[in-house]
Amino acid sequence: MRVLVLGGDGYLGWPTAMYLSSRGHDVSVCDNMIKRYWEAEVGVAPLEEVPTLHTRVRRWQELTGNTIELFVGDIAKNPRFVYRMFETFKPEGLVHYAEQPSAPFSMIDRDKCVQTQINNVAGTLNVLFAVQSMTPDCHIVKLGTMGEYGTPNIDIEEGWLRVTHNGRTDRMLFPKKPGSFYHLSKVHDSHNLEFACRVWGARVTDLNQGIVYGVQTDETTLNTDLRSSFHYDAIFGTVLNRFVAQAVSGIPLTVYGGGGQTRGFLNIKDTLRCVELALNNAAESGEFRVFNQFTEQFSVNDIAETVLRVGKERGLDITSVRIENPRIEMEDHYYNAQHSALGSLGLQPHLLTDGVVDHMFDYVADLKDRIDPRVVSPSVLWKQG
Ligand code: USQ
Repeated sequence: MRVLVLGGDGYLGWPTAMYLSSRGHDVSVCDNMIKRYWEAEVGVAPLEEVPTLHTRVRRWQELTGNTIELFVGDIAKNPRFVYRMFETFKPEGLVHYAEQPSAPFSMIDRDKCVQTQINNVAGTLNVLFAVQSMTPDCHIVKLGTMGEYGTPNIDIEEGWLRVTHNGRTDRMLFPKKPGSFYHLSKVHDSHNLEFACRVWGARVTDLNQGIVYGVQTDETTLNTDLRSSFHYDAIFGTVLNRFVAQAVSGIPLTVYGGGGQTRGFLNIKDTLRCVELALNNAAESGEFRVFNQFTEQFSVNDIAETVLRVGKERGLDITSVRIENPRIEMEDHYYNAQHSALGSLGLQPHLLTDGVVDHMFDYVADLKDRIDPRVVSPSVLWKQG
């Protein structure tokens, strides 16, 4: 299949591109490298320096003989570039990661909120129009987020809900209660995508992904030039990756508030497999399909306990602290999210065992000297606006 990966320079985009290329797909990647600029803007960097995308694409070809074509351009600001890319490559499948991915970044100030929503929402709209115009049969696999739903006091279904109101029944998009301007941008995307399916007959799978952990995949470990980015800072780092880095460098694990916040989690290797399963089992024309993409639910306290246990087994002297929650979110809540669709397509999850966390410790421990403790404490306050 010809697959175009948007956001191919990113934490998940690059590993996905290699994974699909190694399985025989004809893969192209697109990026404008803006994530690297945003990192510089807020003064953080991945744990390991990440080679340029040009270097990674070249090294991949040298090592495997597989070509990954590279398109450099801004999908949000340059619609002509987007149209040209679709016209040239004619993708049959599209994997869309090209979005600002951080909730704290989107909550820094007006400028970062607007940048997040324009980049994410306008980028997706440009892609939708280019698909409709150039490759209407192309199946769009869009990375959404479990955070679109928030933490409602009812079971979370996979995208849709059958509602009976005043004696009448309809199938409606599941109500959304997201917790940041970033998560909101994904809600807006979902609505635009569903509309394109209903009106134009677009084919879309919205993958509402949980929190991804880990950084190493079968392909990233082939060569140091093929690695992806691991963030432990308070803006781009996600909770488990951050806790492991904190444990390795002797910083108490930063549990925000009560720590009862419960979320869906998945291993980075399962992200790649889920995307492949979605591509191999495409949505029908006119179908807006939603899969909840996570394999297990944990609270922040569960994650902290696991990291503390594994760290102590490794002989580290570590603790956790409850710090005032910089976010506005429920800390003690009901959470029960459906996630059976990907399992029924054949997903065999890599679960979060102590062994997996131990492996993450090995990875971070080798790079311990590169951890900058100054970027670990949260500095973005939701209330501040
Ligand atoms: N948290 C802590 N301590 C920390 C960092 C986070 O207690 O040091 C807590 C947060 O308050 C939150 C939970 O951990 O309750 C998750 O935070 P996170 O930063 O790991 O994840 P989040 O902001 O929700 O966003 C991440 C990715 C985003 C993706 C989302 C999936 O950055 O791209 O969409 O996970 S989900 O959470 O399911 O919406």
